[in-house]
Amino acid sequence: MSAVSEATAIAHPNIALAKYWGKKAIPGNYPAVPSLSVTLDGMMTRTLVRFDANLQADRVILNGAPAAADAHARVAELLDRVRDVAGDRRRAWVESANDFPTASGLASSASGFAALALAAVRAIPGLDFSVERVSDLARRSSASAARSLFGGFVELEAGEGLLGARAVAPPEHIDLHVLVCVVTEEKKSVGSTSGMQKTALLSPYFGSWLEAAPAIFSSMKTALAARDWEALGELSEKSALAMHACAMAAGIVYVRGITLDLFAAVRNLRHEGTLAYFTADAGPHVKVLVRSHDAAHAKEVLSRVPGVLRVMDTRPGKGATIVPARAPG
Ligand code: 2P0
Repeated sequence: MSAVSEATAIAHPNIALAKYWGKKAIPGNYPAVPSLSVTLDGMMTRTLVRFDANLQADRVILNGAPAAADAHARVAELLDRVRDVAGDRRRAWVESANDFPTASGLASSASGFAALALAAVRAIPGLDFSVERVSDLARRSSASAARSLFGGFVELEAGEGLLGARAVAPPEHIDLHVLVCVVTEEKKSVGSTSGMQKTALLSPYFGSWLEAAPAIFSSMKTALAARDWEALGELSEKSALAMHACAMAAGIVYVRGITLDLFAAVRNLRHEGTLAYFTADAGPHVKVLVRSHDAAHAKEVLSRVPGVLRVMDTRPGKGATIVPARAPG
């Protein structure tokens, strides 16, 4: 084994249309419900992993600055899993940057851990991991990251053991734009992991969610396969509203006034004949599903809702890939 070996990977964020919310009560970060997402183009995370026998400890640089202790620990944990499998004790230099603001309303953990897992595995010559296994590795750090290994429409089941995500349809399968409506630059107040734990513990509706989510997921897969745009949109709203209602009943409130104003604006667009549907994740931002010919009009209407900072027009994108290292300087 040479003293130094490296790889650089890029990955894109994804948005769940059928939401993952809740974990199985077993170790290993297993989702309690299946989810269906779309990987987005435009934004990306680029991550370099360089294993170096001369390093005494892992060094992690996120967006140009040394990582905070908790982020450093999550990165080191993933690297340890790879080192254990490879029988490689070298420490690593990790440099990761997003080309979108971290508080853009898009989970940077999805693209971040997808890029990290792929770069870490490919940085060790001869380590033979299939993409499913890389996805499983990413899932253990952040379940949504398992989905960003793949492009287009992606499912993550509620399994156990080796559990990676799977592509179910390519990016061009259905005409879709996702308009990301950013409403604040602040970081979210309750992280997803602790939000899920509190929901499982405190929400009187958690049992109902565990029953409802697989049915929404499976109807959504059918709608997607049939390219039934309206059913896909309606089920996306249903999944988001059920997830938020369940979390809210545990005191976990991600929505704000502006979030609800945007929900109303989307329904108003529909009322006026523009097919548009909303979804929202563990934060106050709103993502709006529209078709190509409605994207410009919907973006203009949503940008005018008071409190909206900006609207990013994104399309289904590709999965994570290895890229050449950047030229020095
Ligand atoms: C999702 N979210 O399906 C759901 C919907 C947020 C709302 O997956 O605890 O950061 O690290 O496995 O992947 C965000 O959760 O959670 C998420 P962990 P993750 O996209």
